[in-house]
Amino acid sequence: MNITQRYEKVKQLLAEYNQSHLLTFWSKLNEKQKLSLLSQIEQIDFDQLKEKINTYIKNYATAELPEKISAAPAYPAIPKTREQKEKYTKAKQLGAELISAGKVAPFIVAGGQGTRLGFDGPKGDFAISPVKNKTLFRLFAETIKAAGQKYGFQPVWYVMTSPLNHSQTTEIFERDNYYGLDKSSVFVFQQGTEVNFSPDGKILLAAKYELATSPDGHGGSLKALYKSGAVEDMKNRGIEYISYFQVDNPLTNIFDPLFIGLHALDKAQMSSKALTKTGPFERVGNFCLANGKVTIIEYSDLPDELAEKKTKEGLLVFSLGSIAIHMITRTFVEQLNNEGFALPYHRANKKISYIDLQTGKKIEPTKPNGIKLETFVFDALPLTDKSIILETIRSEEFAPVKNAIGTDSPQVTKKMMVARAAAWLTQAGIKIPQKPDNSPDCKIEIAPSFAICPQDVQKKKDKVEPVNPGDMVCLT
Ligand code: UD2
Repeated sequence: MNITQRYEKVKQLLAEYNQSHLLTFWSKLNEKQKLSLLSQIEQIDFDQLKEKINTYIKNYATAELPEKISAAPAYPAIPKTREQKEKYTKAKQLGAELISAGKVAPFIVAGGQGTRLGFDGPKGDFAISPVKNKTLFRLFAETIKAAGQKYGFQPVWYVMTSPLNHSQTTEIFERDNYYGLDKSSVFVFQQGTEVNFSPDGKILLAAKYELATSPDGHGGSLKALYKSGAVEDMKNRGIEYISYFQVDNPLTNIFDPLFIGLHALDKAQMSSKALTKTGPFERVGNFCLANGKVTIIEYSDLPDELAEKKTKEGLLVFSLGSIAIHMITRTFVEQLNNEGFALPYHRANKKISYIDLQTGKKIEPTKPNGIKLETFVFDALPLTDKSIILETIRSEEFAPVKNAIGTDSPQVTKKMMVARAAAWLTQAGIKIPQKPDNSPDCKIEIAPSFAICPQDVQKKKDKVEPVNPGDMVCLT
């Protein structure tokens, strides 16, 4: 089809879907801009557009709550019964075997904007380690490398970016020489985007020849893993399990034999790690059973009365929060994509800069003027036949850096990193100086090359020099 034919086709489609305004500036565009605009419009999924606008833009109230919801069962962090103890032992052994056999691949979702932190650049490049100031990406990469050495396999790291930060992220990886990993063992790919709307259901223009778009949410990873060829690559390399994690949590236990083993033993398709929430309104997703399926309801979608609901014993009914760590079986991602699947959209009212159709000028709004649609990866949980939850311990595995100050700020994360390092050393019998409030009176960092779990510290305890009050120590 030549450009005129494509234009005519697009014009007709847009008229049918009430989006003709997207061609307002057509006559003023040069050939290259015309071609670019046409291909962007051609990529819109028009079959879904009407329903999307009606359901999520014009008539959206709040996310619908499932009819029947109750607390979700979870494996405890520490096994309670003899049976459980036996199962955990078996699971740990199986998990370690699967890691050694190269069947588990780390997968980070790093396509978000990280606006709350106020950091200009991909969040993975934020320096967080308390002594050496290593970035999040570096800590993850070093952990992955250390796991490869410990378990004797060649790890492959899958990294999802978005059009917002893809080139910056790849430049950072190049700049930092892939943090000592083989470049061929780092598979970077981009997630998809969604067009942005005005509240009356019109797609916004970011420029006269460009639609306003934003990343399609971490739920987009399930499609992007497939579309990018990452899943095919995993299959070729014999990878069966995907260890999914977020960019913001330096305490993530990327290769956890227990979690991997329980997921595999139970033949689950997508599993999750949970922890006991600090209170009813902690800003994490809530685990529940909805119509018999493990489901996560985001904190903003759970009504207050349910968030605060207590058991007879006075405990929160929905006490388990999601730390956004999942084990996903590769064939589940294949199955979803082969069968065709759609996750529900979540909408966010945002400030979206746009072109005024009358004047052609770019407007930078000062308050929310438009709507972005996203999907969430955890909305795939109810699509599984089997999904397990493993509770974990906050101080061991969850210290996300999200805000510039206060809760989940770098200051808190660094403190928690030091506290965990001190706890691992103390468990190995090494004396750590303490302040009157029992917090470590020193700054300690354990590099992944030294240890990725407390047992590694135990084995190397003889190499640790005595730690004195006020010391800054990095064990490598
Ligand atoms: C997420 C969870 C929350 C809880 C918390 C734990 C959601 C909606 N909420 O909250 O329940 O588990 O984490 O820390 O997920 N990302 C992309 N592409 C996108 C959007 C996000 O890759 O289009 C990545 C982003 O780079 C980050 C992760 O997804 O690694 C989480 O994104 P967030 O910061 O928006 O999620 P948050 O902190 O609101």
